[in-house]
Amino acid sequence: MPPVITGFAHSPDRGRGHARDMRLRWAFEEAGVDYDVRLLSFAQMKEPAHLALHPFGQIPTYEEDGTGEEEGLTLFESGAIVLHIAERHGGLLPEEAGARARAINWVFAALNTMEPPIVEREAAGYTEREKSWYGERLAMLDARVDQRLGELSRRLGEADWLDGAFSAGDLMMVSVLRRIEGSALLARYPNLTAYIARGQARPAYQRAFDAQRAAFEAARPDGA
Ligand code: GTB
Repeated sequence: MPPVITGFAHSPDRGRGHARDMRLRWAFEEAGVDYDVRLLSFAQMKEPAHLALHPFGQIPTYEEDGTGEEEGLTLFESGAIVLHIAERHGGLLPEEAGARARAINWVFAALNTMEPPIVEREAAGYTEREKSWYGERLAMLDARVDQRLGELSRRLGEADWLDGAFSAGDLMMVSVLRRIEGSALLARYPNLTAYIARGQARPAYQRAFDAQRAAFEAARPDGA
């Protein structure tokens, strides 16, 4: 049986591929691995059956069957799942030890250094927009994101990818940067915009994007 991941039955992003199952789908496609997806409602994500897989009641999760020699496996962090796919299959991590460690380094940089200020800024837009001090706070959050984008832009320079060939590090970085695609913040850094576009032009990305989009379309009750 192929591994099974979970995703939103009704993604709030309306099929734009911003939810974190997209990075898993992309990793599977790059690695050439079949996978199945179980779509969950928000209510199902908080039920005991899902909480047994994911202690925080979120998506995505990853389940693989045992092989007889190896026990089955359940994972629940998108970074750990992408690295697991990358370590088990070809195409996402270099063979050479140093290059491999640097690619993993970039996965962590995407998740631990770039993603937090981007997510905090987005969350403020949902939860603090009505506050009297929102404008001042947004300027502060924008400055934090801008600092990281500037630093990343300088490191990437004119290169296609962050460290040699495309790797899981690029997959994760592009996935994270997509959260602010189309924003004025990103527009200041044409090399990052081009970097995202290079990731999105990969056939594996397109197959993954189309699959999550098809899942969203199929789940729409009204065709709206
Ligand atoms: N650290 C975990 C990981 O990387 O796997 C974080 C997982 C996570 O945040 N999951 C979100 C979730 O399940 C979905 S991806 N949220 C529901 C809950 O917590 O109850 C985050 C996300 C959601 C929606 C959009 N969007 O609509 O654009 C984008 C990203």
